[in-house]
Amino acid sequence: MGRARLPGVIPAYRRAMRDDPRLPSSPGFWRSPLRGPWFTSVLGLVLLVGITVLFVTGLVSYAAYNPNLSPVNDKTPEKGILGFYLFDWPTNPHWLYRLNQGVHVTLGVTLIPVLLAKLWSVIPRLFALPPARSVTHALERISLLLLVGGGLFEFVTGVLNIQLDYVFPGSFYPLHFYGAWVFFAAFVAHALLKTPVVLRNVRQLRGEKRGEQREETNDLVTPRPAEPTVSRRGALWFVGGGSLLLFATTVGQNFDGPLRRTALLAPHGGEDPGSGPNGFQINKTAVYAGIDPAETGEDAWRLVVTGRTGTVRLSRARLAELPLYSSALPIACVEGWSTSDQWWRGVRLRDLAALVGYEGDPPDVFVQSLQRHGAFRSAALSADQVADPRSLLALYVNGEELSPDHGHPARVIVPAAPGVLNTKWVARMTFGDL
Ligand SMILES: Nc1nc2c(c(=O)[nH]1)N[C@H]1C(S)=C(S)[C@@H](COP(=O)(O)O)O[C@H]1N2
Ligand SMILES: [Mo]
Repeated sequence: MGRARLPGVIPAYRRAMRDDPRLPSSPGFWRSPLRGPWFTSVLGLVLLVGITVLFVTGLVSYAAYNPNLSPVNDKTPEKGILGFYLFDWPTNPHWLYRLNQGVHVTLGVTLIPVLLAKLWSVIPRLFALPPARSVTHALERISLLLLVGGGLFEFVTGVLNIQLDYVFPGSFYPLHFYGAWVFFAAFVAHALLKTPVVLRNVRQLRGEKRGEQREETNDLVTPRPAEPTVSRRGALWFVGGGSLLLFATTVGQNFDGPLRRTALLAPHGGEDPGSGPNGFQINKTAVYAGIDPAETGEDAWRLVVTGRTGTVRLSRARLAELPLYSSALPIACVEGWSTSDQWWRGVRLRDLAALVGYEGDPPDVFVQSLQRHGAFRSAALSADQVADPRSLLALYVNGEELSPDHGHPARVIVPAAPGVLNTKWVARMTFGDL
């Protein structure tokens, strides 16, 4: 006697959801013959390498802000154990931040098509039913939510920040920092789970090269393939071409002159910074920062330096009588644009420290601008940065007076540091008070 099967309503409903090709929950809804383990695996391998580099350069970039030095450098609250790796940012080699951030931003932009193609390749799984087959499967799907959500969040906040108008609600630094940890944790879990599968799938490619045709099987392969419009290889070339195009229209922002003009997609690429000694990229102009020319004139402006022995006030003419030194240093912004080395000339930061009682043992310094509003109007520098003989309070650049837009009457310039620590229109320096 056969056992009677109860015609369950839920299984029948599920079957309909799975079998009706008009619904995305049905495998037959997804008809591209490109989808399959091989395509997903190749993209996954590229992201495995690329995103690891993005994560490392991102953490390094964050450390470069000296976030432990002062809350003005970074207001990320409760970094807690996530800040375990923070280290004292060195001043050598002087192009360190320029290289790191150039790689971080250029690579991030270049990987956008790969990320999108990867998400496209696995999209049927987003709708697959049942939502969870087992506890392990449920956990895997939750980790995928963090992976996909975290990945999109990091790319979107990153891209918004390198455009001039950061419109995302909330401050970029804490969001991008915390987001990176959530995303990378899910990424590592995913990579550990998938790497064996990926390697097996990619080995298929070699088999195919030798002419062995092997059937691809997994849930991504459509049961109702549409006519192919492009081969899998062709599709990869298409993704790679998109990446190449983004790379070619972004990378120029790391260089001066005609190369910078090739950076069509970068806000600090296309626009012409003008010519002459001050003709290099400007981030925020004096007008934008609200600097009143009446405050920067010879009669009005005084640099206020405070330290162990009290406060001294120096006019620009007095500053220019102190021993002046030159150093060739770039400006390298977190947004991924940078200049080549410019010749700055001014007073060494350690000589200013010596004026207020720190002869030979310069401490850290808190630098404030004339600017009254805006996140980057002050910055803290470490004792190492102050001690470096190339760190200057610059009065001149490339043999000429600093222009108002580059920080006249005086600006800080420090080797290997992110641009945001190179405060313009300096009004006040407080040594040893952090
Ligand atoms: N006072 C003040 N200084 C500042 C900023 C600012 O907004 N205000 N921006 C910083 C940032 S983010 C960068 S990248 C550099 C850019 O310097 P530049 O405009 O001379 O190229 O200046 C830094 N100094
Ligand atoms: Mo910047």
